[in-house]
Parts: sequence; structure tokens; C-alpha cells
Amino acid sequence: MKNYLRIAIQKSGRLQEGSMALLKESGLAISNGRGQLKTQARNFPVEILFLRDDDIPQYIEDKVADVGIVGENVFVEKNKNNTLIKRLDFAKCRLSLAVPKSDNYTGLSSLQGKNIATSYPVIVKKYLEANNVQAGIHEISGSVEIAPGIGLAEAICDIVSTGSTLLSNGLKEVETVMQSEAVMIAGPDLSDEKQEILDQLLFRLEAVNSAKNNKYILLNCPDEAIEKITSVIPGMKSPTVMPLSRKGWSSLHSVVNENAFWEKIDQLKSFGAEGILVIPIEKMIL
Ligand code: PRT
Ligand code: ZN
Repeated sequence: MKNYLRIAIQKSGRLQEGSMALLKESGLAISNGRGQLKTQARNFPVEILFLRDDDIPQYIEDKVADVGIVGENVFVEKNKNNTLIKRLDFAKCRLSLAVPKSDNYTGLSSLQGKNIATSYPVIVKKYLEANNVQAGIHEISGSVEIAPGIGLAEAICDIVSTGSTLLSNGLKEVETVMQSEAVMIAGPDLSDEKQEILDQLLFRLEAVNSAKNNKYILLNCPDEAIEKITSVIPGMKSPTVMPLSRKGWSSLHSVVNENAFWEKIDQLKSFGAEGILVIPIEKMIL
């Protein structure tokens, strides 16, 4: 029987779309799986299992799935026999402590002897211990933000993205317990054959994510500016330089990191760059 790598992803929810998109951009021909339990890629030896995100670490430990995509918060909270093998750069959020806006919060010691409502008791317990705070932990599975309002707890620890949920519930964020993003996790002892498929997939994920973080940049510049401009946008090895038909001018092509782009643009202009074009890259193999 042919060996498949079994990848568990969220059935529905905040990670579903991003997980599917990443696998599809990696060249896997998979159908969307609405209502399906699993599906096979038509052109790559993987099988996708659609599960609740909280169950994925356990299924991996039990070898029902080989690898999975979950929030780092879930990976740490479940604390199963899983290894984080790749950060995936989407579903970024943080796990934070929050208290009622009117509270006079002066630091973690303000939580001493209080009750904290959370869906992440393991992470919160570790955090409180590390900071020498004794507080009660009240585990609830959803709508954590309403706990202070109904008198269930004096503080909460929950996922925050924009902060608008806290705001609309009269709460303020006071400590960041951990940063999180979607991650790929794996179980122990993959067979050589599965490891080989996983390595191929990781190579493709890397190419997709590098491409997202970088842009192809083209510009015109006077020949005497080539050296200075190259030092600002060195690209992967070095830029491509081609002469323009206008004497003394060249077209320079390079790759620039998305985050650094706006910082560099003024410098490029001051060196004489003109007609700057910035183009998305689909895949990038370093
Ligand atoms: O049904 P299933 O169990 O599979 O899904 P779920 O309901 O447990 O999880 P889901 O889909 O809500 O979230 C999956 C993962 O997405 C989480 O484990 C996080 O890693 C990540 N993620 C990213 C978020 C958020 N952003 C987020 N904003 N998870 C939850 N939220 C919630 C948060 O709980 C709070 O209620 O959004 C609210 C806060 O958002 P802001 O923008 O108002 O701050
Ligand atoms: Zn869940």
C-alpha cells in the first residue's frame, strides 16, 4: 500500500482558510472538504484530515495523524508528544491577561489571591508560577471575556488579536503571556518514507512563505548610482543590471524584504532611482 503523510488541519474556524491556502499554494491539488472527514491530494502523497483544532495534538500523539497545523497556543496548552517543526506566519495573535478597565492594576502582584478565567489553564498556571503569583484558575471553554462582568472571576486570560473584544467588554489588556501564530507540529518517529514526504512539503512551504515576505523590485538609475543602490537592495546574490537605451542609465532588478521596503524607498530615491516598480513573487527558492 502506498504511504501517505497524514496532515490534520482545522475543520472550520480561524485556521481553516489559511491552512488550506498554504497547502494549495504549495502545489497540493486538494478539494475543500466541506462536511468531509478527510481528502487526498490528487498529485502528492498526502491525506488531509479535518478535525477540531483542540483535538489535533492528541491525534498526532496517537499517530492517527502524522503532522498538523494548530495555533501555537493550542500546541503549548495541550503539551502532548508533539514537536514544533515550522512557524507558518498566519493567524498571529497573543494570549493576554486582562482586567476590568476601572481596576487599579499596578503589576502582576495585583492578581495575587484573585481568580482568573481562561481556556488555557496549563499556560496560565506556568506563567503565574514563573512570576510567583498565587491566583485561582477558573477553566471555561468559551466566552471568557464575560467572566468578570458576571462575577465569575476578577481577571481573564484569553486570545487577543485587535483588542476590540476586550474593549467592548469593558476590559483592558495588562500582560502578554505569549505570542502565537499558526504552526506545523509533528509526532515522534515518522517512517523514513513519511519523513521524505514531509521534507518535500516543508521545502515547498518555505518557498511559499519566503515569496510572501519578499517583493521583486525594478528601477532605473544613473550608472554611477548602481553601487550605492546595490548596497541597499543586494537581493539574493546580487542585483541584475541591464543597460537602458538611454546612455548612462541602467535598469536594476533585485529582491527586497516586504517589511524593509518602506524604509529603503527614500534612500533609493535619494541615490537617483526612478520609475520604481514593486511586483509580488509567487515562489522563491533560496
Ligand atoms: O471549533 P474549533 O475548536 O476547531 O475552533 P476554536 O473555536 O477553538 O478556534 P478558533 O477557530 O476560534 O481559533 C483557532 C486559532 O486561531 C486559535 O487557537 C488561535 O491560535 C488563532 N487566533 C487568531 C484566534 C484569534 N486570532 C482570535 N482573535 N483565536 C481566537 N480569537 C478570538 C479570541 O478568543 C477572542 O474571543 O477572537 C476574540 C479576540 O479577537 P479581537 O480581534 O477582538 O482581539
Ligand atoms: Zn478549538
